[in-house]
Amino acid sequence: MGSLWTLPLVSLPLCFFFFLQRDSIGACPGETFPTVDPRTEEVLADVAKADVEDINRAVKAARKAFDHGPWPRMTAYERSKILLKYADLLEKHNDELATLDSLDSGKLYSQSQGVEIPHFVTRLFRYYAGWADKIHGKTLPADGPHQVLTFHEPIGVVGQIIPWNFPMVMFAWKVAPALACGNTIVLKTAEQTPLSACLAAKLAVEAGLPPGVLNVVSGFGETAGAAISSHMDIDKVAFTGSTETGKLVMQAAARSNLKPVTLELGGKSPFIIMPDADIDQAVELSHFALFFNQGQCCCAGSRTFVHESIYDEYIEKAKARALKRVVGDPFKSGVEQGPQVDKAQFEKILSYIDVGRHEGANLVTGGTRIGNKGYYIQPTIFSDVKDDMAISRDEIFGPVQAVTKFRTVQEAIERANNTTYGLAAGVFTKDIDTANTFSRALRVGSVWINCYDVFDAAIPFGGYKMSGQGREKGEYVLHNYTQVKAVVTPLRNPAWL
Ligand SMILES: *[C@@H]1O[C@H](CO)[C@@H](O)[C@H](O)[C@H]1NC(C)=O
Ligand SMILES: *[C@@H]1O[C@H](CO)[C@@H](O)[C@H](O)[C@H]1NC(C)=O
Ligand SMILES: CC(=O)N[C@H]1CO[C@H](CO)[C@@H](O)[C@@H]1O
Repeated sequence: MGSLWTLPLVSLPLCFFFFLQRDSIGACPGETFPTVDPRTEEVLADVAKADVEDINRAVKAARKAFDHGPWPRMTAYERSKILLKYADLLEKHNDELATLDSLDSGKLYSQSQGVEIPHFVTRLFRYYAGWADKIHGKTLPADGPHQVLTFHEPIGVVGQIIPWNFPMVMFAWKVAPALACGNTIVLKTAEQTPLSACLAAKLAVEAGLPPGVLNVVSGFGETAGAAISSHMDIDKVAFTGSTETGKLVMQAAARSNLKPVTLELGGKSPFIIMPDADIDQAVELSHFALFFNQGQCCCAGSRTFVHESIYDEYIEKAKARALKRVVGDPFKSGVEQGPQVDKAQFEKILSYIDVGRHEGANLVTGGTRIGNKGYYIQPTIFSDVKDDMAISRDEIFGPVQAVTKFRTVQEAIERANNTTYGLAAGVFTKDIDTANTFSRALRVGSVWINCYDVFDAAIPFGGYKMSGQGREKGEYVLHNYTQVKAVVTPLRNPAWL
């Protein structure tokens, strides 16, 4: 990783991927922006900054590939074979992709290398390669002499805007199903983490994806993201990020061409621990649910509800666990927590910790930065958190756990639901009836009973309420990347009616 890179707009017809000196002139001249190593706060690379004109060019390429190119027209089996080849190449470059994600975002290398790329990227492409030739319509019984068929067709050019917390995983969740359905894509990476998708785009060419099918751009939300959301030639937009930005994407889509929008947004997910739960398992998994990936998960279990009869024991054990958490360089083995992704997030989290103190929550452990270089923050726990405190209502997106106590199941349900979000929940109990009650009453897209953050290509993911709309993964996402056409033909032979 010695030389600094200039990574320009990557568009398959041209697909630039350069390992250039910082001051070299790329094939896509224009403005660049730095991407920073959160361990050192130093610049890793300068990356091309897509402006409105770059988005127009990418859309033109995607439009041409959809309207006239082979991708939506080839047999589904051929598409499937290309996706399988792509998966093989992603697998072959597993460690490079993982390195880029860890460098760019500060996530643990053991996590990106051992879990995310193999299980949530490569596996996802294979899963949707399997779907490609199983996406089909129906034959419907009509009340009359007509044959009625439905076709499940690709939507067209799909705009996708992905976040920085799981760069390659979000790339796969978005790209794999959209391609399996026969769409073409303009995808914008997060400005904090543009690197891995550039390599992934290069591999897509090698896999045989036709020109213009996948166009990857790096840039900022206010310019490139806004241009995608409001583009008249983009037929659908899928966004993962904050609820605030999700509203802007939807407004832009509504004001332009009414393109359908799917959104995967924020959360403030409850993690509920009943008195009959295995307390040590509940401590460990509630710790994992919040602190995993530096607390930078939309489904982080960030409101821990503990039954009053085990509350003191829980706090003691949760504190001991947080104190044991190893924070350090994400490339070192044994480290459990790396730096936050960038300065802005780092400062936002520290200011929420101050807010928590001022609101009167009890700081159990943590609360400050670690060292004076890199965006490292101590694992932090607040207890006695009240529901109306900002640290209980707002998504902090950092290693800050808010613990509160409850008395009854009914109370836990009402308080857990009393939020604008509805992404996920964890429930810890040995009682099947209690588990069933919670899993039906909680207004969230995912409920994990006696486990947390269990993901699979087949399991749908998405939000209730202001956590979003539409689903990713599994069969469900296919509805969000296809549209239905009804085809009616008269039946001429009444003898068969
Ligand atoms: C919901 O939260 C609001 C604000 O914290 C509070 O005023 C209200 O009483 C809560 N409702 C329930 C049912 O807990
Ligand atoms: C997404 O798909 C779901 C079915 O899984 C459907 O109910 C929903 O309306 C779709 N939303 C959009 C915006 O396509
Ligand atoms: C705000 C909210 O969604 N509250 C709901 C939480 O769940 C309970 C039980 O299902 C509902 O009664 C609340 O309306």
